[in-house]
Amino acid sequence: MTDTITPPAPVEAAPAYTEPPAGPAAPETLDRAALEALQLERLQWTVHHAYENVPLYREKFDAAGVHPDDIRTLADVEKLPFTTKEDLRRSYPFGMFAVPMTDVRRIHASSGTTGRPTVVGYTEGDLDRWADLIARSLRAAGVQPGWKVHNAYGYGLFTGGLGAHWGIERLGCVAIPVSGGQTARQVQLIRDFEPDAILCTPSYLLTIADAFEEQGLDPRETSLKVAVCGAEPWTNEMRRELEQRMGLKAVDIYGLSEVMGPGVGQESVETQDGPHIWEDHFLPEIVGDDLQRVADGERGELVFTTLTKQAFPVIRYRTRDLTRLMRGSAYPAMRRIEKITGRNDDMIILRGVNLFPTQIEEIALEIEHLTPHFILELTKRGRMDELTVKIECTPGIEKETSEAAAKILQARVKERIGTTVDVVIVSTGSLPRSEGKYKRVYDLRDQA
Ligand code: DLL
Repeated sequence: MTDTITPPAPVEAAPAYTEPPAGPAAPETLDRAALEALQLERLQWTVHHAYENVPLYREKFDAAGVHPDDIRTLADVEKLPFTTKEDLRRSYPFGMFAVPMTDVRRIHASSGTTGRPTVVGYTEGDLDRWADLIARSLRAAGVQPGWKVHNAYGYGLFTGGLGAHWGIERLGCVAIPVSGGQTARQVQLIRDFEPDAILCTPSYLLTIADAFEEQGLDPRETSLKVAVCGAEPWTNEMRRELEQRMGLKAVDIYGLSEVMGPGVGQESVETQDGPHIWEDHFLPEIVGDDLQRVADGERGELVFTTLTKQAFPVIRYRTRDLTRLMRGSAYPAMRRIEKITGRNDDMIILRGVNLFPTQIEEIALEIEHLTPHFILELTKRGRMDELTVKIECTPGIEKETSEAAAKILQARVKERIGTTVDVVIVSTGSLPRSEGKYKRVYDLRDQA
């Protein structure tokens, strides 16, 4: 009897893409000239790779009259068209992958606040480079091989949990993959496992600190020495609050799914002066409102071109994050960004004045008796937009004291931002607590 087994399909022709140009063993220590030479080589590879393998890039380049061979210097990147979140959404789910699906090893997605999620993919090589960059980031954050690392970024389609996880292991640390949520359990595990470092959003670290106190425990007495916080804007005032309450060093990790995930940039624990961008893998630019590039030091929107991504290269991706590029400090050849305190899309325009939630955070945390627990509600009174800050005070204070604190907040907002907001003190524990990225702004203007 003969089996009728279908023979395996013929092996596909070799893929039309290659590995990105290799880098040196210790890229953080390159000098600027060597770094730029590596960037150019990798940029040229990326631009060819994207043009040859992603129809949308080919169409956009052709429409702009630019060919990959036109990229002869780093400055030539300005000839290339921008990529936007809209482009990515239009290509949902896999239209911008630059390698066959059989070579993709993992998919992540960013939820986004509206519409379809953005789906991103990684080859084995991409995952390997990502783990290296997280390991590098953790090293910069002061995390040492052998440490136990409590990872409270969400595991799943979000890049935070799994992205950080591999880097923790790569550095030679013990990964404790807790994910986000179940805060009482987080407290228990921190007490029992005695981790040296914690990874989570700054707002979630605050929730954890509160949970310790609610159980009558002193959060300064944990084993934690370092917190690697990111995934949402936070201020230096919030950093001080977290450091004092938890007795640790809090450092900023930056990244976004479209460009890779966490680990695009990392602040050094030595300098705590904004994330260094790992420029051997990502080429940053800052553009103004007219989308023209501005000089280093000037503020604008951060734009990235990836230099080594295989499955999902991005060309001049507009992040919507607002910051400026500055000279490196702990890693002199790599530029830093100023701590990101806002995105284009969470800017509130209140009666013609621009306002970011982090500005309220900064002011509130300077005022005695006010806490970082606040939300912003936008409403309409007649035809006018109104903004109400609902904020919690430190527990157990007198009504007059809390009302005085509210008045100070209102006056300082008027003085520094130039607009009048209502401030309402709400009872302790009445506002939602963060379990990951915290939602601060509630737009109720469409509601009657
Ligand atoms: O939040 C990746 C990440 C995970 C970064 C864990 C750091 C730690 P997305 O969900 O795609 O990816 O959101 C990216 O979050 O464009 C910024 O607006 C914001 N963001 C990320 N890190 C920071 C930070 C992850 N350190 C978007 N400071 C970005 C301010 C940040 N905003």
